[in-house]
Amino acid sequence: EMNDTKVYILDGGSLVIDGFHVFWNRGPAGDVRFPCYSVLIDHPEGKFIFDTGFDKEHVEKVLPFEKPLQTDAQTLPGSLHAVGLTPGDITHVINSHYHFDHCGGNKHLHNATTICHKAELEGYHKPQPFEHLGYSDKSFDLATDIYTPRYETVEGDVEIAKGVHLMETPGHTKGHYSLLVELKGRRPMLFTADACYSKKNMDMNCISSFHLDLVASLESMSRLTSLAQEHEAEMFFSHDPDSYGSYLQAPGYYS
Ligand code: 5PN
Ligand code: ZN
Ligand code: ZN
Repeated sequence: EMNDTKVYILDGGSLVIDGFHVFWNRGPAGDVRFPCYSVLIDHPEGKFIFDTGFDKEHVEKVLPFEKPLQTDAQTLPGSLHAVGLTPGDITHVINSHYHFDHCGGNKHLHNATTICHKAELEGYHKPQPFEHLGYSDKSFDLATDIYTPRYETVEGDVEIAKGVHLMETPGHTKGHYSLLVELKGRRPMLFTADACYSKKNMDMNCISSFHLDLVASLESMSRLTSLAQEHEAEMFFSHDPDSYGSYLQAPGYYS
């Protein structure tokens, strides 16, 4: 039951993008280094990972201008090792969306069932031309083959395990999901994923620039605010240099 659920934040290193990409049409310009991380949900029904970070070699090859920093301990196998797990222990991987900085570690999870939104799989296979960079993770193509026998697409808001809810927040991409996790000993955790990079984006009501649908993106930010109020949940942003230091890091956990 959900009483035993533990949530770990697995640090995955950092990337650099321009300030005008962080705050669409606002900026200011200049390098902004931001964190990437994965969420491990150790649950009685399985070991779930929500997002798997970037693959450093891939970014160095395809997006070197994002100046990836990732130590061995910040790779997915490295961060799992720090909580006493190996990649084969993971039963399910859920990707909020298939941008390279959220699925780069999928290839390590050879024993997992992959779950994503039906529309996201379509968006990934048929991106708009301006989405090309975000969907650049060729290593994920390999992973698709590996996972094909146990690959599930879902639609709508869905409770994938007791107290673990995927919430539709489209706009950043075609089939984007945010994650709400209920815990026994604290208020629920609402992981925005890239529907909102940072608290500042939320406070300024300003999206980032890598979005498929600007208006849908704003509606999804508004939905996140409503969900947080409705569930008295705490929001955890996907790429927030200011808030990230206050998030409890693995091997510590939320429960
Ligand atoms: C970190 C980052 N860099 C580039 C892109 C992109 O082209 O779409 C999404 C994205 C990113 O999250
Ligand atoms: Zn993204
Ligand atoms: Zn991202």
